[in-house]
This record gives sequence, structure tokens and C-alpha cells, in this order.
Amino acid sequence: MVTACGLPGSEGAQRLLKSAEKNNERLERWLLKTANASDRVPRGVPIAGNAFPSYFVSRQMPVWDAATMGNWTLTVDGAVQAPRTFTWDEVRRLSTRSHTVQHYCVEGWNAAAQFQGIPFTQLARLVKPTADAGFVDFSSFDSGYHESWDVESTMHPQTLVVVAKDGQALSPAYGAPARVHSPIKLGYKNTKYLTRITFMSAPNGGYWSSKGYEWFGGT
Ligand SMILES: Nc1nc2c(c(=O)[nH]1)N[C@H]1C(S)=C(S)[C@@H](COP(=O)(O)O)O[C@H]1N2
Ligand SMILES: [Mo]
Repeated sequence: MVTACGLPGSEGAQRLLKSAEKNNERLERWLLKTANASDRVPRGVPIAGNAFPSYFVSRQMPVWDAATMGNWTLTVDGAVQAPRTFTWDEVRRLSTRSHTVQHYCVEGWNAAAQFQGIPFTQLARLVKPTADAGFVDFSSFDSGYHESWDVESTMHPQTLVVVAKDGQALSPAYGAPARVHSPIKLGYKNTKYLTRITFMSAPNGGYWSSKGYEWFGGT
């Protein structure tokens, strides 16, 4: 998938997209409020399994190498009362949910998968976001890839810090050891190779949304 998420359009088109973006965002925030948490995959849509495309911005597949990088950890910090850094064992001890949902890439593909992970709401309860924490940044060890979200979308019941896909530990192709995933966000918002989750009082863009893709990126 070399071309996945390649930039569409000219500069003029980009300007036009920007002005449409504000209106879209209002609509998407409203759709989010009315969204049904269950029944995300239409009947008969098969689980994609290994046919689920894999995409990352680094030239080589990012793989966490404990020998050179130390033990992987997940830090949850920023506008919170109780910042935490979780080891892999601590992450695995948190309770998980499983959802079969669709993933939507702006390149035009979508695929269904069963994702297992920690509901984001559970992580939030542990770190206690402050009242001004309206946004959340998800960053990775994949060449600095990150995307920031509105906090409402992070609190959707199907927004997970995913540790397994189709019942097996997440493989490097799909973002090991952990990634964020929600069926209510477009593919590029779902940061793989996750290392840090930062609550913020203002959005700070993202890898693709700073290149002209819509920041909200809802489905
Ligand atoms: N760290 C990181 N996360 C990322 C990306 C990336 O390149 N690096 N690509 C995004 C895009 S554009 C898509 S469509 C999905 C792809 O997820 P998949 O490889 O599991 O299909 O991951 C998103 N998260
Ligand atoms: Mo994508």
C-alpha cells in the first residue's frame, strides 16, 4: 500500500476543502452524538483477516526493539490530575473489550476486523482529565506520526487502545504493541505504534491533518 493516504488535490482545492471543513465538523460532531454504539458492521461483511491492508509512514515497518529502545511503555499525560506510564504488563492487566467494526481509509478501502483493547474511557478514569482537556493527541514511534482528536470521540464506547486483532496479539503490520482504533474516525486518525496519549486544551493537528486532510476525520 505505497500510495495509501497520498495527498489529493492542488493548492486551490486545499483552500476550498478548508472552508468546507468547518461546516463538516459541525455536522460530524452532531452525528457523533446520535451514533449507535452497536451494530457497526453490516450483516454479511466478512472479517478481512490478513487481507486487511497495512499502512505506515516509515520506510520500514516500525518494530519496537527492546534491546535498543528499552522496554515499551505507554504514557498518558498532559491535562490530567494523575499522569501515568504503563508497562506492557500493566496495560495487559487492564480489562478489555472486543468489537467487530469497520475501518475506513480515505484511499477508498474499508475492512472489517475484530479489535480487542482497553476502552479509552477506562484509561481516562485512571488519569482523571482536567476540565479544560477538550482534546487528545495520540503519538507513536513511527517517524513521529501523531493525530489529535476531540475528547468526545475518544470517549465513544468503541474507541479502544487495541492490543489484539481477530483474537491474536497485534502484529507489527497493524501497529504493535498497541494502537488506537475507533469505527467513528477515519483510518488516518487511528494512530498505530502508540507510545503516548496526551490530554490537551487545544488541538495540535496531526501527520495527515496538518497536510490538508480534515482534522475532525469522522466517519
Ligand atoms: N503510526 C502510524 N499510525 C497510522 C498510520 C501511520 O502511517 N503510522 N497510518 C494511518 C492510516 S492512513 C490508516 S488507513 C491506518 C491503517 O491501519 P492498518 O495498517 O491497520 O490498516 O492507520 C493509521 N495510523
Ligand atoms: Mo489511510
